[in-house]
Amino acid sequence: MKQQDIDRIAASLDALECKTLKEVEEARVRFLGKKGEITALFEEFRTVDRDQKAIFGRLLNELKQKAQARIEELKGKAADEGSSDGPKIDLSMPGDPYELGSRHPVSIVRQEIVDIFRKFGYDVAEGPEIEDDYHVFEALNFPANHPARDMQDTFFVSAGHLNPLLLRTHTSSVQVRTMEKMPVPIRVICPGRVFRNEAISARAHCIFHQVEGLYIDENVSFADLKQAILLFAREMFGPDTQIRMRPSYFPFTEPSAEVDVSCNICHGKGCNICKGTGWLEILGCGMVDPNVLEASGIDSKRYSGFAFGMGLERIAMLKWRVNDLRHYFENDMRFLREFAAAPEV
Ligand code: 2U9
Repeated sequence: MKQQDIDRIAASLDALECKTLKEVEEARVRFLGKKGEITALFEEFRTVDRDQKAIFGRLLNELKQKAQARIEELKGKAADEGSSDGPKIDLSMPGDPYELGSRHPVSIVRQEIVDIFRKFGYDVAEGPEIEDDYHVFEALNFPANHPARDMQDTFFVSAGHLNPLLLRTHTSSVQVRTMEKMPVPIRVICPGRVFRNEAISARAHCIFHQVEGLYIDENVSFADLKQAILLFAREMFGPDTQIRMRPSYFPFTEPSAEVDVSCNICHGKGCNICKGTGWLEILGCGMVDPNVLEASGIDSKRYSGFAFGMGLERIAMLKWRVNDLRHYFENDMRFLREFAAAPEV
């Protein structure tokens, strides 16, 4: 074994150049493979004289380490160059389709109603879904023994004391909170989820959505209420829409009325949607009971107001002729996709 053999291999390692990983592998085989140049020197090492073994052993090990390090270095370089010599993916291929969601029909209807009342100058207010008895019933003139205050009709969160917590059965509690906080005049609409202890069927659900409105000022009359509802109905259901009012009863309004709009499917002739009457019930309303104004600290001798409330699922059912309320809560994609382009009928 000669020192020159070792120096020559070391020099070739320094001079080595590889462009591809394949060339690096060929170089590895050339130096370190079974029949490689360095492996051959290790074979030859057996025949080295005893007194030379220590020095050649060290030189050979150093050479092997140098070769391994050089191969690793070249491998890294070749991999980098490989990635920069053009993209390995075809950027002209079409991408994976990205499925866009669509708005829920109840959200579409809520937005339409909110937009209409915003145009009329109403602010939007929201409040807690878990409320207390005071804001849902007491402040709204519900008598102590009213059935809505019963476990049968309302979901209680805590019971057994004077002002139990419960899931609000209407969004009127938000208007009560608005009256407590805001100075008169008040013009507000309150969209939100409400909860009632009802058996679930095609026509009833234990959760649904409402939009309620409240307007309080000096000299607010039933004529103002009627005009506000007429303008709303025409914005919502079309400019030819007629309304009619039927007397009703709510603890929080006096007088109270139920409002029907002319059926925009048969235009009053009578069809199966309006059950032959030519009219569709869409909301309830009335003049705010003076007791309700006083409970929230508003002088009922100076101020008066009107309020109204409507169920959004019902309006969406009329708009898209959906015949089962449960569709709105089941999140069946076949139903929800129908609203991707929000088709109107
Ligand atoms: C205050 C004073 C009065 C809100 C009103 C109705 C009439 C009404 C129903 C429609 C269908 C509820 O979703 S529904 O079941 N609502 O008929 N709501 S007047 O009256 C108020 C609210 C707040 C302080």
